[in-house]
Amino acid sequence: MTVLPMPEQDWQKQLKSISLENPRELARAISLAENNASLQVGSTSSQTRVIGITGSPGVGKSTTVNALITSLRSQGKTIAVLAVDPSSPLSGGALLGDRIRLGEHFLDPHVFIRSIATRGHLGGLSATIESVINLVKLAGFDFIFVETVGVGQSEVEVMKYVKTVVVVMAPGMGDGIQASKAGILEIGDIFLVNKSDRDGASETAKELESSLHLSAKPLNWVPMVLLGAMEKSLGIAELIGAIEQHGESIK
Ligand SMILES: Nc1nc2c(ncn2[C@@H]2O[C@H](COP(=O)(O)OP(=O)(O)O)[C@@H](O)[C@H]2O)c(=O)[nH]1
Ligand SMILES: [Mg+2]
Repeated sequence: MTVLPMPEQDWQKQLKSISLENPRELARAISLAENNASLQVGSTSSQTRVIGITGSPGVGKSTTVNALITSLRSQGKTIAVLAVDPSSPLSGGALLGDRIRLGEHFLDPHVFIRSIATRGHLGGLSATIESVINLVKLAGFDFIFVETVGVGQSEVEVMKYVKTVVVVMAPGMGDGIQASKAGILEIGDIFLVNKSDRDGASETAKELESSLHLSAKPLNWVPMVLLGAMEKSLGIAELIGAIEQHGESIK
């Protein structure tokens, strides 16, 4: 797609039109930023919490995001979800599944859900994600959840732009190994072993705890391992509590 360069004054006008009440203008700005790397979005000092949700496909990341939204909406918080699929140039597939998972929230005006198209290479994705996060912050959402599709190098790269990284795992999927290969264990602040209604969840949590002890950690935060069944919102209060605690620790 060829995009005509946007005059700086028009872009500034576009930025000014962004607000919580005006999701269309936010969506428009995101499309413009995605298609035109020269459009700069400065970082704003906002109260927005930016949280990454990563882990292998099928572990329950979208289900977790859905549970987080339900709980945080009941507290009156506003939420944006950015679905990132670095393997697909269009991200259509990722969002299609999420439409079902996040179904009930698609109609809520205080929940902004968007998939992030990638420019097909790592550098492009990073530049885009940074701009998009800054645009959503500009709108003033309380929380931004950045959900990745899998665990690979590009996901690790994307997680550099969030403040709190939640790694979701499920029992018996061998994602411990996958995650450690990709370097996800090193960047996780909170580990959620989901599907605790299934066999082997506490074993997975124990294994995880012992492997976490092997890697060096900064002194101000010890990674937390939680158990939960997000399909039933089991453990959601603990997860939100952990996210809040981590937020406090990095202030
Ligand atoms: N048994 C069980 N299944 C779950 C739970 N959470 C999610 N699932 C299921 O796991 C599958 C993948 O979930 P999804 O959220 O799409 O995973 P994602 O690919 O990581 O986003 C779906 O069929 C969910 O219904 C849970 O707590 N327990
Ligand atoms: Mg998903």
